[in-house]
Amino acid sequence: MRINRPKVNIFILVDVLLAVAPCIAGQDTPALKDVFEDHFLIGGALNRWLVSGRNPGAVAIAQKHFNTATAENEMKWQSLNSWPNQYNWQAADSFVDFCGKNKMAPIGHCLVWHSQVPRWLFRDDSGNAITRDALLARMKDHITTVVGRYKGRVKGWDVVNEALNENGTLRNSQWLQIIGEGSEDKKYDFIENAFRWAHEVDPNTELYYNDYSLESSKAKTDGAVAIVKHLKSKGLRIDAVGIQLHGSLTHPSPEGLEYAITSLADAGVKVMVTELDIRTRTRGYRGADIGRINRRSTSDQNATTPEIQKKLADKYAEIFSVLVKHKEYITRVTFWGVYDGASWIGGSPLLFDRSYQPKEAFFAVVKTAQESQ
Ligand code: 9MR
Repeated sequence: MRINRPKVNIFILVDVLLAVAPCIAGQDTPALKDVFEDHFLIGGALNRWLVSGRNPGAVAIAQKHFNTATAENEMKWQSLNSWPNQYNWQAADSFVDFCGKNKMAPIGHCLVWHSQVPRWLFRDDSGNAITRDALLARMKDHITTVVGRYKGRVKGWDVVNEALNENGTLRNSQWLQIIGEGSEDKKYDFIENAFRWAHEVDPNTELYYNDYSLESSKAKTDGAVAIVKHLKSKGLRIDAVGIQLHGSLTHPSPEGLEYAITSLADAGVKVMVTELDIRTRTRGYRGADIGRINRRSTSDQNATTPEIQKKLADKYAEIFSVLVKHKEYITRVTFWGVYDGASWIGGSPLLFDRSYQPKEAFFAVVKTAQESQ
């Protein structure tokens, strides 16, 4: 006799199981902020869609895993003050409110940077370059207004961002050209005054210098050490240097990262990893200059293959092994984004995939904390 069994399509069944498994895993995964509680704060860069609740999957990751957050774009000069004397606070306020409600220490990013600045900033009414004194006055006004608005609410500020070249000399930005006036004695003046004024406005907020490639260029790290030493020689506050750490499957080397951490710690500041992500496409430009890199130039059609995911997990584990080893110097590790679907680069750069699920790299990172106990 023939029995009519209901037909189960094995392929559909496997698909369903594969889709459900990570959800279950997602619920059981430990929270990064708990895993690294004895090491450092853990955070991510948040964008305006996330903080306004329009990306619930990303909100859930941030709420579960982060105890600190950085505004990805919302506190940049161009975002806050794109027209003279006009400030638009909406998105930055939402970021700070979101952090307050979710017990994440907010980090302000960033006060003085050569990029994302409005055109009018360096020009007078006739379109000519403004004088040193006029630019210093604009900088003071901006810092006073922005740091003043969030006084007592922001844990720390990236006061100066990306002022160095790869060889450790100061970048020939408009800040350096106009305020430095081509004179060796004035070259640190824009940095020095930015730190001085930020501290005057909010004496309790932490102040940071932040840059990329420190982990792979000894000369650039030495340049950051020189900035720290200069500020300290003037009696100014600087709490930490941020190593952005936009890495790849082939860099940084553990030695390069250790050199940066220990050199900065020896200079008397704490160290933070402020913009961590790992591009899977290894060819091409290594830095983080947005003019030279974008989602398309870093896209990688092989990014989600098991081979690449394994390499990604190994690189994250290698980086975190160095970080946990030096936890006495490191106060914070912040990812530059929350999940792969909303990163400034393509490929598979973060710990959560486009479906908001933890990847192999997530578990590899967790393991480094367990192994360091
Ligand atoms: O991730 C940011 C991207 O959305 C912006 O378009 C870009 C320009 O403002 O800045 C990106 O973030 C940068 C950060 O502010 C400073 N370090 C390098 C980061 C990646 O370019």
